Parts: sequence; structure tokens; C-alpha cells
Amino acid sequence: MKRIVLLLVMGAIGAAIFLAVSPFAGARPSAATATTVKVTAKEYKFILSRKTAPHGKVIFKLVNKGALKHDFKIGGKKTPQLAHNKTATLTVTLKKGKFPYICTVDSHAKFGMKGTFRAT
Ligand SMILES: [Cu+2]
Repeated sequence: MKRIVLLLVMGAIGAAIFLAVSPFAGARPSAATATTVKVTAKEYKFILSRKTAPHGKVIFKLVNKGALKHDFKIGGKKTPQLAHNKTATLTVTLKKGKFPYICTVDSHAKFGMKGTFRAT
């Protein structure tokens, strides 16, 4: 009986040590963590603070530094058209994969306001 208790105690100590040193301790899976991406729009391109993110929730913060109105569309969602110096936030949930983004105003995408974002 004493031997069983001893084994249980040692097992509990082992589990505690494992949890303390485990790289998983306290870390949330990437899918549950939102990534923020700053997006600057101008004639005729987008500048992204990052072009990849862990899959899951991605928050795109758009600012229009151009003179014309621009928007930002990705993953089936888009921002309103923004005037100069206006901002908008677009939250999308992305699975692993590549996601094209564009400005939907006139022919802006053709002129260069497009790209591909990758969720890993
Ligand atoms: Cu545009």
C-alpha cells in the first residue's frame, strides 16, 4: 500500500515538472491568437506590415494614404471605401492557405492594388 502511494506522489511530481517546463505550458494555440496586420493603401499599391500570419483570426487595420478612395477586400470581406487619411478595421478568420487581396475601386487592382496573403 505504501508503495502505491509513493508511486502516485512521484507521478504527480513528474506531471508538475512536465507542465512547468513544457513549451505548451501557458501558450495558446496559434489559431486562437489574433494577428494584427497594418495595411497602407495608396495609388496604386498596398503596403502590409506582414504578408503571412498564423491561421485563425487576422485583424487588418487599413489606412488610406492616397488621394483617391480605396478599400481592402480579403477572405470574402471588405472595408468601406475610405477617403484620404481615414481608417477601417477588417477582421477575418483564415484557414491555412493563400488569400488574394484587392482594392475593388475602379481598376485599382489592375493598376497594382492587389497581392496575396498567406495563413500558415
Ligand atoms: Cu484603390
